[in-house]
Amino acid sequence: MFQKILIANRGEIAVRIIRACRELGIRTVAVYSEADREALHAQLADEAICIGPAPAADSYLDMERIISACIAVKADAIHPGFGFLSENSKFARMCRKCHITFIGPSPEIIDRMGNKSEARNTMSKAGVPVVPGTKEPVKDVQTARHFAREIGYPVMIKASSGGGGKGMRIAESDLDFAENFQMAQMESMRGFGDDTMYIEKYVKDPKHIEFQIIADKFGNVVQLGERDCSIQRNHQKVIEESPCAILNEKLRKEMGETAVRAAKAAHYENAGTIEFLLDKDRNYYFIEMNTRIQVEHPVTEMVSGVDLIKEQIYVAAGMPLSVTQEDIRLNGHAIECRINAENPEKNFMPCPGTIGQVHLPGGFGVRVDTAVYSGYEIPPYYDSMIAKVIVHDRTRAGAIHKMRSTLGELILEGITTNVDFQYEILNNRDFCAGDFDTSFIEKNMGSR
Ligand code: MV4
Repeated sequence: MFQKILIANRGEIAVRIIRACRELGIRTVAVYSEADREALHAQLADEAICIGPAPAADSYLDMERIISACIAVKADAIHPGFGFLSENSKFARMCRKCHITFIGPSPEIIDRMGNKSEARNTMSKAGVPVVPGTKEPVKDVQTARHFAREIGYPVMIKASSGGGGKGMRIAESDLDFAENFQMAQMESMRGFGDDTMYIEKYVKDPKHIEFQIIADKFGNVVQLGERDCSIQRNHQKVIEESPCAILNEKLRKEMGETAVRAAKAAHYENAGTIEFLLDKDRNYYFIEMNTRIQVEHPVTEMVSGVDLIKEQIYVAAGMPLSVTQEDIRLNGHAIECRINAENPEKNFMPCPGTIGQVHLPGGFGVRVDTAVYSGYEIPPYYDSMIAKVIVHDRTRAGAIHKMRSTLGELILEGITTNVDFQYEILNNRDFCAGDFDTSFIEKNMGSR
């Protein structure tokens, strides 16, 4: 087992990883930017190293500085968390070259899944349903439009290197195809330095359902059920839950087995997520695989009882998974609300600032993942998510009810947050009925 792990991240996920390491008896090293001198992760770790100025490009994204820090403190492994360098194959390669274990999949797998067009093909060959679309990446408009006609409008134009909605456009017909293709391609070139695109049939107002998987070096793959992440705004998730309210056992089992097949086809190792779109007729289609631990992993932990961060560390150290598929009993219902320092009244503008009094809720089936404390100054350089409130109950109705009480107990003085916005969703009839898709916020909270 590792003696010492460096955490190449900040905020609540860094704290979450430090806690898992402490339980396992592994020493922890935090890295922090000049803006994070007072950050909780830097205080909770056994050691902390300043890696540079506030902008992420000069600190949390600076591969050389992080590797140097890791070598200096003689850490065995790096946990990248999510965001930052977590899906950067170059960084994973650099770790390998320096004999540091990257806690995640191999750089080859990160690359294979990072190319969304290639990932589609890998999955399709393994018998995983994908959205009807192009098998080869396309670069020129004429060829692309030819494929679009074949697929049938409306179509979705996507960047091979994209993901999370960047470099993505809908084309309704031949008439607006060229314009949208060029826009998407330009965005992709600017954003990822890659102009290869692919075309898919447009799935209208789908649910976003993702399956959590975890795999070890011995070919064991376990799936831990799904999360419904449809409640999102501009591709930023707002509420996630597990299980999905509208899946029946038969479909859940089929999708879960498909997710395992997908992970095996990719020769996957460590924690990963298989993303599906679920259409109105309950057809499901693979869209992407995320090769990292995700923000919303706690809802899966709450229903499965599996500590995903610990499993990531075990399998990265070459140990087998501590659970088999037969051991997994998904129990009850979990919901997570992301608490952001932002103003929903002002187009969700980030509102960093100094937090006054803090009271974090607690109680049976309540979990708060955060790095805030009374007097903490939220730096303006990073994202605005400052806490995740997660509740667990036997039923979905019980979990929604518990979340309302729990948010009522949360006190974060001195800053503006999206808590009232969260209440509005939790009180919405369609949300409570499970009757929602990825356009829920657009359709129901349009007044903002
Ligand atoms: C789609 C789609 C409809 N049809 N693909 C958005 C982000 C990226 N991961 C994939 N996305 C979508 N791909 C086809 N062929 C609709 C979306 C989509 C979406 C997906 C998941 C969660 C939220 C979303 C919000 C808008 C659009």
